Amino acid sequence: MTVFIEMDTQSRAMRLMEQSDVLASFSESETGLTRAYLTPQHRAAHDQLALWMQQAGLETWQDSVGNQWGRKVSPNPTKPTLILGSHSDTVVNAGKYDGNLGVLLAIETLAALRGETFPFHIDVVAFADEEGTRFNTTLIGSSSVAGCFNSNWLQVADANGVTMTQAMREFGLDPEKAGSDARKAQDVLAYLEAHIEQGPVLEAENLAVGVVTGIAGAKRFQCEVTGMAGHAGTVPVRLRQDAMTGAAEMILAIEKLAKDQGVVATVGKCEIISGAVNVIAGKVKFTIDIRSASQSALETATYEMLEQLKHIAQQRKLTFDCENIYKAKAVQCSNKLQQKWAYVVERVTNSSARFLPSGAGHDAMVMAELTDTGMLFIRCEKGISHNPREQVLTSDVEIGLACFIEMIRSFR
Ligand code: HGY
Ligand code: MN
Ligand code: MN
Repeated sequence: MTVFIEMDTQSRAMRLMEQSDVLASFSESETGLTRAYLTPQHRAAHDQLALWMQQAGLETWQDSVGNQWGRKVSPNPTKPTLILGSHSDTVVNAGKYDGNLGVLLAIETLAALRGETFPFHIDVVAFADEEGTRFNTTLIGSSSVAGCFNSNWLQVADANGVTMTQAMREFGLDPEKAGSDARKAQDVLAYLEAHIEQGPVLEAENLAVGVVTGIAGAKRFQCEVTGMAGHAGTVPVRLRQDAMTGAAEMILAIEKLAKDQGVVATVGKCEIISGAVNVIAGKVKFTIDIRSASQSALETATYEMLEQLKHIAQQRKLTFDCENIYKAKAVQCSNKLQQKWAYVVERVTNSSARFLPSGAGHDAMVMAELTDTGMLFIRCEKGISHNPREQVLTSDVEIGLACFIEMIRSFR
């Protein structure tokens, strides 16, 4: 039996796209979208989401780390709670749909199911920090829910020296209570997340949606190369301990290793400390983000990479310090939930489901510590993401919404 997409799903998808524009207006910058954890923009976006959750008939509350929740209450819950969600924070100069589309789809799904009752509560959550834009550690919101909140994070300071403790207090949260309201595995039925693909596969195969098989593991490092600052005019090149050329050789070595080993590695931030046009760089800091769908490939590549960077430093008489600031294991999505997603995708789209891995990290990789997780990908234009040019089709959002509605019904 084919599920025809109800007319109102189309109008819901259009409303959801308008809501994406409203959410995108809560930004720290005049140009582009930047919304980091525990900022006034986080507050404004979550107040708006709480309102839309209430309009969808949900009970709402904020948890110990600033995640925004909505609950479709079951009159007679005989099963644990089903959790839907994604993140509401963004990278710097972000697109509108990374994370936020998944939050809005979850709310709209529950709005569409308002007239129906289920033998379990259904919670929707907007995770307040997934990107790690402000405190350089990431997945704070979902880590708290999954019982993995690391109290050391409370001492981490942002670029202005404000610690997470101070920022929590300013936001109206009690840092002493951070993570105290973690969910218990027995109280959760599953976690479902819809997210833009952030890659080119669905568009290349002209598919609106896809079923996620697994999420790549990732490690992030903060590196520091120290040489000897000197006069650009007087020190012969062969006598230099130039931190910048050393870092440059390291960064090219990282790129070559990633290509050779079939992983992805990115130096996203790099700065010369006290740099000047006529000074040989004495100190350079840069970050590394390295990922693979295979945990063993990630471990091997990371070890090799660090050995090569140490060797380059030694050759150039530099010192090389490197701190692991983040790691998340590669995660397989629940087979049962993959099959459930595939079944609803086939019913809604009349074509077989496309299964594909996620190179991007998601809250689902942390929620997998707590419960079965399943993700649905939505096509995005040219796979562009972490970029204001991020774009989705309303018709794809409509198909995603119809799949989400059927997915919830399949848990009855
Ligand atoms: O970096 C990621 O994969 C995600 O956008 N936080
Ligand atoms: Mn992202
Ligand atoms: Mn995301």
